[in-house]
Amino acid sequence: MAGRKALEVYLDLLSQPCRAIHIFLNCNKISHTVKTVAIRKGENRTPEYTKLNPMQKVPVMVDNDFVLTERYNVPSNWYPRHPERRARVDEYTAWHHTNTRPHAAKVFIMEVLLPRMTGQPTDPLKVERALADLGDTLEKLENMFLKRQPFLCGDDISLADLLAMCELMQPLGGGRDILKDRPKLLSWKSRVQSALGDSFDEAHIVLYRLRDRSNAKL
Ligand SMILES: N[C@@H](CCC(=O)N[C@@H](CS)C(=O)NCC(=O)O)C(=O)O
Repeated sequence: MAGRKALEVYLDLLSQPCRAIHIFLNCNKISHTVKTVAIRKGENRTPEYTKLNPMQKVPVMVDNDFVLTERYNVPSNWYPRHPERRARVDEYTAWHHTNTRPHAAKVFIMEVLLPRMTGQPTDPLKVERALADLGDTLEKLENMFLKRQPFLCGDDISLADLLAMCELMQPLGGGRDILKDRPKLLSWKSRVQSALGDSFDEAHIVLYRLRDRSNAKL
């Protein structure tokens, strides 16, 4: 559209929702500019960034409005127009924010962020408890959401799969592959990866680097 400012996204690729946005934009060939905000350097707390987002969180998207799926006319599988199918994606994303996201993030926080901040490893019992909570979530992903279908909300990839996968990758930053003994989730992961193409690995390069450094330390 002539004269319209390109979409800008403020991202830190070590953040799970940021990777989901990065993959979504690249996979759907939506033209955009990435502005990197390094959380570890406190760039999300500067006065300029706080003006943009008083919550001091990433991601932030700057556009004329925020209805991405409608404005860019992306294939409807991402966020279906059909009310029942869309409700499935809404159902998963609501569940995601109290299950997949906090449980996978907690393992990363305990194994990567806290030891860096305190110089001490986290109490193994606490890690074990976090892994048990995450285990319950993984069971539900397998036995509820993926029970009778190839993707979390139906026969095709949707925002639900993208958000979930970016969270489940996060513990890899500490060298922990939480999917490795779960064949059902692994096959789902390969379906998600082949639907996303190169955009998946591109968004995870920074996390893979962190994984390699963590594995070298183990
Ligand atoms: N409502 C946002 C929250 C995003 C969020 O929690 N971002 C984290 C990184 S994953 C963040 O910016 N943390 C910085 C901080 O809390 O200082 C979403 O779900 O997209």
